[in-house]
Amino acid sequence: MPTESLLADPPLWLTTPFLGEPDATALLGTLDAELPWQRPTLRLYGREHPIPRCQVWIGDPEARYRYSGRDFLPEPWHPAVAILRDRVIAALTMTGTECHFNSVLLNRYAGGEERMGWHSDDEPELGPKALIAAVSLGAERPLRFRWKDRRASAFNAWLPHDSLLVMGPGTQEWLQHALLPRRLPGLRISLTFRQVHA
Ligand SMILES: O=C(O)CCC(=O)C(=O)O
Ligand SMILES: [Mn+2]
Repeated sequence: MPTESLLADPPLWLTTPFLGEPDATALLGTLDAELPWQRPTLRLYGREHPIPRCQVWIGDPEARYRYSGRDFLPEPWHPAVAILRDRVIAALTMTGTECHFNSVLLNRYAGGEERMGWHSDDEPELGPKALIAAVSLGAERPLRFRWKDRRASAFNAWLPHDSLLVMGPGTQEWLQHALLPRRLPGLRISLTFRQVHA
């Protein structure tokens, strides 16, 4: 699996292809068809707004997740997602990276207008040195990164179909990321594997 370093400190690596075909395309179809996709609303300035994408939170029962002041209870592991989790853990273990994932946030972007705003995955439940592994399937889109202290320019990590992006320790502390809207068509599903400490 060819792996490229996008950044040394904090470590940001991209592996592509990750699963290979036909597995990657089959997995995209399975997740699209079989997961209980939800479009929760968020309260902003006293008004409810549906989020600009669909999502599902999957995890072990204790992996509760607080997001915008709400508690999300995890859905049980879909077998295809559990197999993918084990493949991500095996790939990282092979490179000498220790990791545990008890949960994953799946995002479904129906087209280029669907998006995720600027944020860091720095909730206290994830701990200070969190490692997050993100698998991308479907339409290739850039994940944009910017430094919180503006020490250097913002940059794009282009995430093609069947890729694995590893955001190593420090990424959430130093950088924010966003999946900005783009005039690019096509369904994209991402899975961000995390370890939530209860
Ligand atoms: O869809 C993506 O690649 C980004 C998802 C993301 O940032 C997240 O799930 O926290
Ligand atoms: Mn994120």
